[in-house]
Amino acid sequence: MKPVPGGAFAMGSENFYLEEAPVRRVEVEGFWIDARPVTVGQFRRFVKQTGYVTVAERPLDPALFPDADPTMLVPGSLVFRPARGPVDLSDFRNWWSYVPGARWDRPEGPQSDTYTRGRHPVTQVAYEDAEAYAAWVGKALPTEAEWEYAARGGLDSKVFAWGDELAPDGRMLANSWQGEFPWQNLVLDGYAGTSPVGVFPPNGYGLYDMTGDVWEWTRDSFTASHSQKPCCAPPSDERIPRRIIKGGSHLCAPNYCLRFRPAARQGEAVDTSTTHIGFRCILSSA
Ligand SMILES: [Ca+2]
Repeated sequence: MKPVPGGAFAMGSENFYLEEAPVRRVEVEGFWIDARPVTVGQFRRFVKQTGYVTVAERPLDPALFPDADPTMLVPGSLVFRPARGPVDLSDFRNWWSYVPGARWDRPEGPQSDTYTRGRHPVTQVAYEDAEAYAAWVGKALPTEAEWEYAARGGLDSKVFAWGDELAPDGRMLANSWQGEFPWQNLVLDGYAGTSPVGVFPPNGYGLYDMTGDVWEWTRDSFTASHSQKPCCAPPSDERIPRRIIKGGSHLCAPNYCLRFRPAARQGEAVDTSTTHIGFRCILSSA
C-alpha cells in the first residue's frame, strides 16, 4: 500500500461528459491505498481460505428478471466480445454477452482460465464481492473522492493521471483501447484485454493502473441521471442500486468512451460483474 497525504483538490471535469461536472473543491483526509488493483492471485487466496462464492456463481432469482429468457437465468456474467466490424454504438449488446459459467477464475466462460493471469486484476466481481474481499483483508473500498484524489497523484486539474497529453512522446501510459471501438483493437499499448498490474508507469503517489486496465468499484452510490450516456459499461436496470465505478478500462477508446481519466465515472448495478471491472482497497489512517 502507499500513503496518500490529506488535502484538497478540484474534483470532476467540465470538458468531457456531463456526469463529471461541475468541478468542485473537495477535501480528503489522508489514507493508505493499494498500489495495484487486487489480482486474480490475491482473490484466489481469499476464495480458497474462506470458501467465498461470488455473485456471478449464485443462482438467479426469476422474480428480479421478469422479462428474461428463462434459459439465461443461470449463474454467469457479462463478457466482452469484439464486433466483427462497425456496429450501432447505442446498443451495448453488440459487444456484451451474458455467458453462463463466466466467473472470476474463468472470466470469459467455462472454456477460459486464469492460469497465466495470476497477476492480472481480478474481474467478474460484483460490488458485494469487492466488499467481502476488502473486509477479509481488514480494509475498505474507497469513496469516489478518495479514489479520484489518489488517481490524480498530486497533479491538480489534469486530464489524465500523468498530465494533459494522451500519449506523451507517443507512449501509452495506461491500458486503454486504441482504434475504433468495439471492433478494431490496434493494441498499441501491448494488451488487447487486461494487463498484469504494474506494467505501466505509476502516478505521482506511486499507484499503478489507477486508470485503464479495469474499472474499480467505489463505495459511493450513483444517482441516476439522464446526463449519463450508455458507454463501455452496460447500462443497468434502475431497480437495482448502483455504485460508482472509476478509472475506465482496456475497453475505453477515445472514439467512444474517453474515460481512462481520474474524473471519469459511471454508475454500475451492484449485482453486475464484467470482464472489465475490478477494485482496490484503502485503509484510513485515522
Ligand atoms: Ca489495450
